[in-house]
Amino acid sequence: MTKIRLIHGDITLLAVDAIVNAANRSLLGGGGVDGAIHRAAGSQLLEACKKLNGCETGQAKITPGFRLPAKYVIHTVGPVWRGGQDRETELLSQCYLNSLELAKQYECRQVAFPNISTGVYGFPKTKAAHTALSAVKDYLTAYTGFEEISFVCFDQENYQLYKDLLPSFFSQDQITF
Ligand code: AR6
Repeated sequence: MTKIRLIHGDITLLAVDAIVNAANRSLLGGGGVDGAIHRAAGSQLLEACKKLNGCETGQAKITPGFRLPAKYVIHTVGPVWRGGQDRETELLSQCYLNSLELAKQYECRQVAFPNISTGVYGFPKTKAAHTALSAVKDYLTAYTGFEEISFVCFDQENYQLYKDLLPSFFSQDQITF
């Protein structure tokens, strides 16, 4: 059974197989978690990203982690929230599913997600948390090869939301707080 871990903190510090980056379509860096990941990984990450030719919203691409403790970075592009009539929820769900698919292809056993789209991109946090948890839960019913999936919440509001919501998606013995 895949373990689900909730972490309050900085995703760049995690020594897991893959951390997920909430990037933009250029994949050439930015602010928020993207900026933190590029700073911690070093300039080789930008050089590797330049060769990827960007990424569509909802899709994912992978690079090494370079100076990060994580082996890989999976770069996914969340949707910008435009009021909910622009397939935002479906696209956010695709970010989680496509990231996990790539992690599986690269034989990652541990994957850590930030709260994609809930910063600069303005996706409502409660809706984003439901979407993230439901996508990951769906993926795990079909694929049992992951050891642990972490949800890394940087801000207190997301952390509290996930703490409250996790037990309605996963069993108590599956979750580590
Ligand atoms: N570790 C984990 N989570 C973090 C960290 C960190 N070090 N720093 C911030 N967060 P955002 P988005 C959380 O804005 O909304 C960038 O400029 C933060 O609290 O990073 O998908 C990209 O280049 C929030 O909950 O990403 C894009 O242009 C979450 O990460 C754009 O922002 C996502 O916030 C993407 O916007």
